[in-house]
This record gives sequence, structure tokens and C-alpha cells, in this order.
Amino acid sequence: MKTQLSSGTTDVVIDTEGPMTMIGEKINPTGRKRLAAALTEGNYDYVVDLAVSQVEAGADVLDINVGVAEIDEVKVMRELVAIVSDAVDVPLCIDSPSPEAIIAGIEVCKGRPLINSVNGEEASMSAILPVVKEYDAAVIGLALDEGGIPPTAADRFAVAEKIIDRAGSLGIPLESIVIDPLVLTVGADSSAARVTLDTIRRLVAEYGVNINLGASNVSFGLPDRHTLNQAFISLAMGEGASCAITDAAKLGLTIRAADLLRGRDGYGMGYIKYFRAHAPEDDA
Ligand code: THG
Repeated sequence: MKTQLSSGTTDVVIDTEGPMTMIGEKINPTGRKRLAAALTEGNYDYVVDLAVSQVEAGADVLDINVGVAEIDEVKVMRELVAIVSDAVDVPLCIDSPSPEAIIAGIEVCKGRPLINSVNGEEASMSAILPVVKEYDAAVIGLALDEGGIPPTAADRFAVAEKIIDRAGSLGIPLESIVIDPLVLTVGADSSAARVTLDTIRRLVAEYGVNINLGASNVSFGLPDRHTLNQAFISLAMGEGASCAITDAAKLGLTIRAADLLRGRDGYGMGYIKYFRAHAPEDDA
């Protein structure tokens, strides 16, 4: 299954049969004081630096989240999407719970964006899915609803199915949906990653749908987070995950390695090219 995204001039395809798509996570002020201040002050140079450095590190798509308390989210989303679109030639992932902010982002971005996100709550589906339909965007569907994040794979699958069905009833095809089965930390519950992996397996088997993950959540509160993140992203790719919101500078080479190992990288060219472009000098 192929989910087409575009910057207007560059196309990116999230593909259940292809190499992993990397969405750069860093334009998100949650827990980042410097970015929150830059957004509040309208200092967009710092955000442009974050955009350029993530694309240089191999991000295929950039997430844009401007969620700071008391900010005019519609205005800042409109301005930032325009500025980032001029600075880098990659499709954007417009990250907001607000339909007005999402529309502002869609209207200024030049190609086909990914919307982050809709979830299985009635209020979210009825607010976001009509926007996705009207603008023919692609959308991430989160496996949570009024009851929160379900503790079992069966219940996360059921929420994903509810989103897929509702989207279908509005004429949004499965190709336009990327399901995010959600990742919780194994620091709090040692079966948390297993639940996510089982949800991925079933969604891929029954729907063949594209799957996105915010993979670094898995390691919150534990030592040597990078090792856990590398192991988890590899296992998730083994189950069929096709897209991750991540730090390409940290996980890019692991992701290209897993693409090669799962037979998605003919002659290892993706891995070798990535290594040549991004490996630290010492390892070259
Ligand atoms: N699914 C979807 N969207 C998501 C998530 C998801 N968006 C938010 C989040 N999860 C993914 N994005 C981020 C953005 C930034 C960071 C982590 C995830 C981050 N964290 C550092 C840390 O954890 O220590 C703190 C910042 C820093 O590097 O200084 O950066 O699951 N659809």
C-alpha cells in the first residue's frame, strides 16, 4: 500500500513494501524551552535551522507542531509552514489537534501533507476527517479513543478499525490513512512494546495499511534510551511498520540497516549511501 505525500516538487511515498519513511520530530515545542521561546517570539530562524539540519540528517518529511500555551496557533502554523516550505523541499506533517490550525497549514503548504492526527474519539473524527476529505490530505489515525489508550492489542486494533471505517464512510481511502498503534514506555509496563508490536502485526495482516510510530516513547525513564530505541524500531519494522516520527540523526542508520536486513534495500545502496552521507568521520 502506498500513501503519497508531496512538497509540490518532491514526492515521498510511505510504502508497506518499501524502505521506512522518516518524519523529523524536532519541530515540536513539547519539553523544548528554546523552541517554545522561539515560537512565542516569532524567531523563526531557529526553526529554519532545525528544518535544514533534520533534512540533512535524512528526514524524508518534517513534523510541524507549534503547540505552545497562549500562542495564536492558527497564525503561527500558517507562518511557519510557509517559511519551512521555502527553506526545505520535503513534504510536511501538520501536527495539531485544532482543525483551524490544520487548515491554515494545509492552505499554505504547496503539496500533499500528512495530518497528525485524528483519533477514535467521536469529537476528533467528526472535526478532522471532513478536513482530510475536503483537502484530499493523508492522515495519521491514533489508536486511542474516549477510553484512553487501550491496554490490549485487540482493543487498539478495534479503535484503528473504527477510524478506518469512519474515514471510508466519508470517501477517504485506506491509502490516505497511516495508523499509529501508539508506543508507551516499557519502564512502566514491561509488556508495553509487545502490545504495540502485536497491534502492528494484526493491522498489517488484515488491512495491509501503512503504520507510523513515535518510537522513542518506548524508552522513557530507562537508562541508555538509544539502545532500547534501536532495538524497538528494528522489531517494529520486522512486524511491518513503514513510517516513524523520529530523530533521523540518531536512528537513521539503524533504520537503513533494518531496511537492508528485511530485504527492502536492493544491493544495500540505501544503507551505503546513508552511511557515506551521515556517518561520523571516525567511522567512515
Ligand atoms: N505519534 C504521533 N505523533 C507524535 C508522537 C507519536 N508526536 C509527538 C511524539 N509522539 C513524537 N515526537 C517527539 C518530539 C520530540 C521528542 C520526542 C518525540 C524529543 N524528546 C526529547 C526526550 O525525550 O528526551 C526531549 C527533547 C530534546 O531532544 O531535547 O525531542 O507517538 N503520531
